[in-house]
Amino acid sequence: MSNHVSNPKTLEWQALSNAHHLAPFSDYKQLKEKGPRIIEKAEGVYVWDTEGNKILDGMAGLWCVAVGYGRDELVQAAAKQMKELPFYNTFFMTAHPPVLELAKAIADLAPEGMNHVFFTGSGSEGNDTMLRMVRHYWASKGQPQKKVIIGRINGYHGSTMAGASLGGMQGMHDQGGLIPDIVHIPQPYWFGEGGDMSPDEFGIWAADQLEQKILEVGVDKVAAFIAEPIQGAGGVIVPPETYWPRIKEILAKYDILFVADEVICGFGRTGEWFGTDFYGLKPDMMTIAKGLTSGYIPMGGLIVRDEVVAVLNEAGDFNHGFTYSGHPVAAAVALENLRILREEEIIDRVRAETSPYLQQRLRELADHPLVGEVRGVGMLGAIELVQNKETRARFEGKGVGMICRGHCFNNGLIMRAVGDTMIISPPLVISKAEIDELVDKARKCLDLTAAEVLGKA
Ligand code: PXG
Repeated sequence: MSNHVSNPKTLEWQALSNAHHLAPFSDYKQLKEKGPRIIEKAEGVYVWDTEGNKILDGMAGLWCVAVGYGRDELVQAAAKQMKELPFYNTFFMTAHPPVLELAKAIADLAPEGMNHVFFTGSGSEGNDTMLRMVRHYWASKGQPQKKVIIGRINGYHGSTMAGASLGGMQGMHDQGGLIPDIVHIPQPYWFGEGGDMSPDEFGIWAADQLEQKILEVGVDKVAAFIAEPIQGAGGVIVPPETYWPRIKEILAKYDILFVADEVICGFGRTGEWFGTDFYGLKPDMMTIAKGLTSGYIPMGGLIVRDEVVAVLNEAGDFNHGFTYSGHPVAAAVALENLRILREEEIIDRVRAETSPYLQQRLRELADHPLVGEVRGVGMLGAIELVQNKETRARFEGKGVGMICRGHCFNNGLIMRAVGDTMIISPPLVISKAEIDELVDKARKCLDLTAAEVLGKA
């Protein structure tokens, strides 16, 4: 980037980055050499960098800007609340109107019987809260030994110690270690790991790993199973159709809690309010963040089933909370964001109109020589880059995903690479014309990538 910079301000900001900023999830060596791209403004589904490039944001910021950029109602909601009550805590027997109204608004949207919300500042804190609440719950029921939580390899649940431990990212486990009594089972990633099994066979196999793990650990020790309805950061992994029905059968057999991490799937990404609605699941807890405020202000939380709350109520003190739990300004922005999603019928439009169109147009890319599979649900999509379409063999060691991501950025499209899987998660308000632009740019960048790695277009 710093090689072809035309705006002197860009160089200044890159120098500040080098001198002072420690960036999240970045290769520090590479960042220092190249400098970050500086994004300075946004509108609708587009962002602009300081070099004047207009870029279609196929990732909605980081899976969060559901209602799109530039919604003045959210700005006004924040300003109004800041004037009225910029901060007060929700600890020690106090509350304020925005947090209570938001808890009610979320309960109205959540599945039947999930009527209580613990607020946090992020999805990671939501999962930390879950871990502590789940263990407190079982201890309160006289079963303190029930504390093992089962997560999945390549699941993502955040970056705090609990988030990283619950998630199944080896690169994260290797840095900083793990919280004890968290174990992982394989993911339902047929394209990458299904081998010779059909997707349906593999879905059953992957689900059965949960039952095996419960039996191996002992049901008297297992507290909960946590999973994203569709894995996001792991590469938009849509499980085979057999997976969730089998998991549901297994969960019904054993007395353990089920936690759906809805941080990405929640608030409309699948075309339903929650991923669990899309798959017909019955969670005991749901972690939320991102789309809750469309990312305009940080906020997360944990939605909890009434039966669990009944036990917590009996138990008395829950010694847990964050200064910014239920922050009034964040709550006011979330309330306004939910109003926009509801009143503009954005999720209905995603379900009925724009997501079928996105999915159909994306699948047209399956004929490209580099593309081994296109999959997706709602406003989530993944494109698998392969050397051999039949055997699903990868380009070993070429970093094809990162090459493709670079072409995308340079041609006005943000599409993320997870290994050699290209993923998208655009704002829910993306129009059909903007979907056309996204897919046309994606094809052009696949061609550029093919030219680079195959030596031909
Ligand atoms: N659960 C899920 C399912 C997530 O996707 C979190 C929890 C943690 O939320 P916070 O607000 O603490 O970040 C997330 C966050 C990526 C990427 O590489 C994804 C996330 C965060 C950062 C990077 O796609 N998701």
